[in-house]
Amino acid sequence: MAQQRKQAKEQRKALVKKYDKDKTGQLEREELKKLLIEDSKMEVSDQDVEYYFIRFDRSQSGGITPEEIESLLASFHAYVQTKPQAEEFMAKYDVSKDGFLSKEELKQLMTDLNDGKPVADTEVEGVMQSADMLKHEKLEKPDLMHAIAFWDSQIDDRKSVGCCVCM
Ligand SMILES: [Ca+2]
Ligand SMILES: [Ca+2]
Repeated sequence: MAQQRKQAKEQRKALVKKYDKDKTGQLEREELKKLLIEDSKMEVSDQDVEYYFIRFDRSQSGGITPEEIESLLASFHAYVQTKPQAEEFMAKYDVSKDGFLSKEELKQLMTDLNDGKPVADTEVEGVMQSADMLKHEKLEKPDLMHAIAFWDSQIDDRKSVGCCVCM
């Protein structure tokens, strides 16, 4: 086990080193962008890079270190799986076209997922809080998968409560 951990650590170091063109020991935005594009073989927008940068530069050193890269990539890989859907939702519900879902815009998305039935503001608030990873009261594309997963589970809970009441 210790051996495996050591190996994984070496791999993370090697990965950061590969993209660390200016030899600062960490990945700044442009370096991170190149890594994410080559890793996913997809186009990665500056906004997405900024999102991962802010979210995972936990030491606030202005760069992603080998210690930070692992959880960043885990989250990024999950996002890549749902990216086409996230883009579809963003295109449809981001009415203000600023690249974020505001609370009002999120509410419309939740209402549609709820078969058009009205959704309470407190529920919108709950989904916003659980999915707003950058804690700035708006959702970005990578946040959408968390919002939808959370809301799906809430809808399912309510359905099963409804079923018990009927019985
Ligand atoms: Ca660097
Ligand atoms: Ca918006």
